[in-house]
Amino acid sequence: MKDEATYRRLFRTALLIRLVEERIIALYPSDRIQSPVHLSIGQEAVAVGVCDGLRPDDLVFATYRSHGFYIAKGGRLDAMFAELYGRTDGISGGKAGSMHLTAPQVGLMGSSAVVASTIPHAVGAALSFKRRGSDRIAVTVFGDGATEEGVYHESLNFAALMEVPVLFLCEDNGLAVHSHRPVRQAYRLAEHAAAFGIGSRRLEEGWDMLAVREATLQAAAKVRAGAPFVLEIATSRYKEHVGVGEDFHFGYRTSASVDAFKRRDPLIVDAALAKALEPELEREIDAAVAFAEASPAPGRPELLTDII
Ligand SMILES: Cc1ncc(C[n+]2csc(CCOP(=O)(O)OP(=O)(O)O)c2C)c(N)n1
Ligand SMILES: [Mg+2]
Repeated sequence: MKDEATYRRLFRTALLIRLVEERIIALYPSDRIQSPVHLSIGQEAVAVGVCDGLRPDDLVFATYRSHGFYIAKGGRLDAMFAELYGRTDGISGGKAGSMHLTAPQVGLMGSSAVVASTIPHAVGAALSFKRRGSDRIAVTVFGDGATEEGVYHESLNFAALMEVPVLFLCEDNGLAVHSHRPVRQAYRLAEHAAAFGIGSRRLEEGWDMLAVREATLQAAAKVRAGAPFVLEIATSRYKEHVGVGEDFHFGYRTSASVDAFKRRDPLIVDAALAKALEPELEREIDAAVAFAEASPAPGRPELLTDII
């Protein structure tokens, strides 16, 4: 039976993420957002299900497509908008932008524009937990394309050899920019992990927040007991790779290719709950945007601090 309270909690956060990104779309033509943006609309259930299945003191290392993980891990919304605006009250004083969100106080340790670059960081953090006898775990979030980078394979090998408590979390949207997964990969992620002696699971229902949470709870328990694990979650990116538009006119995919996923997306299907929650979430977003708008732009001295 569905746990209603958990569903509503996850739904609320997922809807907040979607409304935040829809606000970004609305604001973008004004040019006040001083950062390229990689939207995760369609993928919210992964971020909220994963973060809810972790302990608050577990660490997450993410990617340039991480507005969702930042919000789901508990990052401040006003500081995020100020960061997108390039203002001094942004998370990194406006220098990092959308692609490098961090919130170390709530365990989002880093995200990066360089594909796969945070994977070894998570492995290192997990090794440190093990050495210090802690039962915390580290999670590295990456896309299907990132698994083609050498460092992913090196990280699996090292994590297996050293038995570090790291969860490899692949958000499989089937795309790397405009390229489909079958033309890029001769391996299947789950079978490939087995070659390192690492357990794995693929979850097809990436729209289902409760299923993602349950899969994460189970995977995290294995990792906490000392074995790395690969959890692959099938999901769907509705918008273009980077930017605020759609990309069906480019011809590499059709809008029909995301329709099956949309028909199951709770944020669309459960329209009544979305409508009920929307006003309060929009007010939260209004306040965050107002904070960003009121925050000063960096002057010359600030521009030259924290650079090296
Ligand atoms: C090392 C590196 N190589 C190439 C790029 C260019 N690039 C940016 S995003 C991307 C696709 C990555 O796809 P995936 O890992 O599946 O993540 P998604 O964008 O689908 O979330 C590429 C090739 C980059 N940023 N860094
Ligand atoms: Mg991808």
